[in-house]
Amino acid sequence: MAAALAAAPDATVGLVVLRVGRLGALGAMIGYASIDEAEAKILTQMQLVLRVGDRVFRIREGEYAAVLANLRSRNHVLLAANRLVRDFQQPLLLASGPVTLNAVAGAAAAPVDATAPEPLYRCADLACLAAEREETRTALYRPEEGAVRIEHAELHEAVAGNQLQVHLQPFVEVASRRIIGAESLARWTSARLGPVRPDQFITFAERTGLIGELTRWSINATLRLCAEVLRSPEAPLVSINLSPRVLIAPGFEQLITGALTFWNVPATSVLLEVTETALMEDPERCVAVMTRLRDRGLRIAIDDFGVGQASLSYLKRLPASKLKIDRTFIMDVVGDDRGARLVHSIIDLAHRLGLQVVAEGVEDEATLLRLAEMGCDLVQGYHTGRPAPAAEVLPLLVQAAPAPAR
Ligand code: G
Ligand code: G
Ligand code: MN
Repeated sequence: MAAALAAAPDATVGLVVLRVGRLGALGAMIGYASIDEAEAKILTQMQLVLRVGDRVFRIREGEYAAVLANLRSRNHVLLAANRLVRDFQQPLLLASGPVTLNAVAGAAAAPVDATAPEPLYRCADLACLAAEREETRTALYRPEEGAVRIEHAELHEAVAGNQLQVHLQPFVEVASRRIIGAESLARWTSARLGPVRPDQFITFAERTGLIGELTRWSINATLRLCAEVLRSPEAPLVSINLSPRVLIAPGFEQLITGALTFWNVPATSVLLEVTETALMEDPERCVAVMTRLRDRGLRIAIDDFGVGQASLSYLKRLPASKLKIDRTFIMDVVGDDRGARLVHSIIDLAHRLGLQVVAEGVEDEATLLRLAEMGCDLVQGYHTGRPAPAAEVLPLLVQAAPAPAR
């Protein structure tokens, strides 16, 4: 890479960092030699997908890079990243048979994003994290992301010192328009940086390992605030987001059950939101943990449904009770006929599997009415209530709980 950068200091040089999941599991399933074989195949395939002159490298197991010399524009590096990720939709053909892996890719380009190898790698690496949240599973480095330099110590201290806030966003039952619960969303205003966007500090926490502490904080802070409301006989639900790795981390089950006991909250009042990405990491383990949690009475929701890459076969096995359709699909419900049909089909599919459906990101009445026609059970969005400090939303939950449908 250094050579490519030095050879043409003014030309646009792209860097794609590609992360491939599930390679480790492959070893356990079909033998460790298969990892080497898969890596060799991945590098060959990457080379085939790219142009002559582009170079591919192995960084470490499961992480690869492509250096694209002489790009016509910075956007072309994102196109290359898209092609690389799309290639993983086809199974990789190993000697023992085909295996399906999944990949995300982050892209950055010199000289706009950085001019030296290290900082350019850092940009592509940051983009890779952002990519996990994108529909395409790819992302181009966004300078705003790098600009906020969260420091490990300050987020650690904020979490340890209970300086984050719990905001709640109501869930509304479509048929009755009653609030039946709320999602807990963390907010952080740092003394040094001001308000930090949640996706930024959550991503930072995920990447630095602070996510374990942050989740413990989130569970305890949410249950502490909501305990009283959640103990009422016809209690509303409160949902807590779990980052992919958290659910399958050792000790998570003790953490959640311990917190329920400590705050004296019935397990049935708590919904855990898990994204499809979690399922991709270690599906067997994920299903096992979720099943034990469900058996203890906790409810599970599949969050951001539709933008991940989870195969529909997992949907069949998951002990979830709710499916949250990602807001990117809900935006299309009015005005895009095919988009609306897709949402309608997801609702039917979920119902056939015995799941309740939550539509995320409902921003207007027209969308809510369309969703009602489609049989959607619950909505969440700016139209029915923005995320707000817990103290503002809790009174709505108290009122909501015992009231009969109007
Ligand atoms: O809160 P929005 O308002 O911007 O949240 C952005 C993202 O951050 C969402 O994907 C949400 O799931 C996630 N998020 C918010 N709070 C928490 C939390 O306490 N834990 C985890 N893991 N994710 C959270
Ligand atoms: O990934 P998750 O579903 O947990 O993220 C919830 C995110 O959605 C939060 O960032 C929250 O602020 C945001 N959100 C909630 N309602 C709406 C809405 O109606 N429109 C938009 N654009 N975002 C919303
Ligand atoms: Mn969520």
